[in-house]
Amino acid sequence: MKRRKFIRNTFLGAAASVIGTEIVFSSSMPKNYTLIGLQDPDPYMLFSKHKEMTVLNDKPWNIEAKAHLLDDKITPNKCMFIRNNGIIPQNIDIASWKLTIDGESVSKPKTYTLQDLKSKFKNYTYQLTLECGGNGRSEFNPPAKGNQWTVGAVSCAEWTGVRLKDVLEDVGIKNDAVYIGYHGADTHLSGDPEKEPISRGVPIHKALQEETLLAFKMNGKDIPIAHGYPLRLVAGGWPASASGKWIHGISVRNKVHDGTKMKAPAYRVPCKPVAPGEKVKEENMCIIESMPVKSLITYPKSGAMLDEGETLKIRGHAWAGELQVEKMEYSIDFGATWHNCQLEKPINRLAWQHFKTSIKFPKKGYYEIWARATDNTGVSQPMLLPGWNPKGYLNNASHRIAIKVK
Ligand SMILES: Nc1nc2c(c(=O)[nH]1)N[C@H]1C(S)=C(S)[C@@H](COP(=O)(O)O)O[C@H]1N2
Ligand SMILES: [Mo]
Repeated sequence: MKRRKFIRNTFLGAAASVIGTEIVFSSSMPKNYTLIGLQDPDPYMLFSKHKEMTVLNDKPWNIEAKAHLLDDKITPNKCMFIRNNGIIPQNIDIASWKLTIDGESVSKPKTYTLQDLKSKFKNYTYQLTLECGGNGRSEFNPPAKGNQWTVGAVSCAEWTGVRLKDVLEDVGIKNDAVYIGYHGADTHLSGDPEKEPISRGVPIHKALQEETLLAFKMNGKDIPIAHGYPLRLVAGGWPASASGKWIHGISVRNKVHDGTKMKAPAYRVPCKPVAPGEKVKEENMCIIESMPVKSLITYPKSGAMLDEGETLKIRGHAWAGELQVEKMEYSIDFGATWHNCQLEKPINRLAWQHFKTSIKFPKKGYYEIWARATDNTGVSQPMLLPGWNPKGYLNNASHRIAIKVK
């Protein structure tokens, strides 16, 4: 066989094995042609995402929404951000999927099939806010490494599943339980099967909360693959890193869980405020628990134009981790004066709350609308930036949009 032909055949063999089947008319393929099936997959098609979502990284996939894409009361899959630390599991077989509960603080490990979970325990449905701890990272200075999330790494979908507390009760947990850690089926970017890309968790009191679910449905359907199909831990109001996707294990620990990304500086902030750029010792970094009060104007889109004399209706959502939002205000004069918005109560604990109001502008020109939420302990969002921290977490600054009156 001639060398050129040999190379072509080797190429075709390799291509066929990547694609997973024979390339039938390969003899008619133009020379040096790149098969569509070998090109980078289109994430919008792959994950059914809205065309205006922003891809921040493709290895692993990290995709965020824009404020106006989050206008729905319940976030649909197409506008939900994706935050992956590793590679999404392939070839999931739900018939053989199992969840094992183990750890130092269980009397005896116990394993459930998905069918066991669905039929043995009562099902609950809650709307739960999930915000990545790094949402808003892009605004910190000095900058922090990591995905440069702007405002779109937050969602509030409707999750259906069984309560983790009911399952833990069925297993039987010991008095010395202090934490749970999850184990997902995603694989480490290095390909090393021994390494977990992430294995975080929550203190036992959060694990035993009414709203902490082992969910198998999102918005009434099977959970989309990117969001944790077929089983996901959902611990609303906490950094979404605590809500493990593709769950096949939960360890009940007699100490703070020590899985991947539990150690400083991951998902931790300085226990006491520090100056921007300051180095912080590991022992002075504390684990992020409940997320801070925050809000988002989802209508109109920043840059909207309106005619002089026109009233502008704005709307959006506000949330406050474990707490409730008590007051929602806006300003059109760079924070000099604030006015109340109408604010709804949450549909259930840990769901975001909707606000709206009508605004009249005094004359033609450029304006900014700033939004500020206050939680039920009286704490408000900072106007520009909260305290700097080495990893760029917890930016809950006021959301701001631009408006022109012509
Ligand atoms: N197994 C697993 N669970 C995971 C992650 C992951 O990479 N693997 N990422 C976490 C992080 S950091 C976030 S912010 C949320 C993102 O959830 P979403 O992609 O469904 O929006 O999932 C969390 N759960
Ligand atoms: Mo995250």
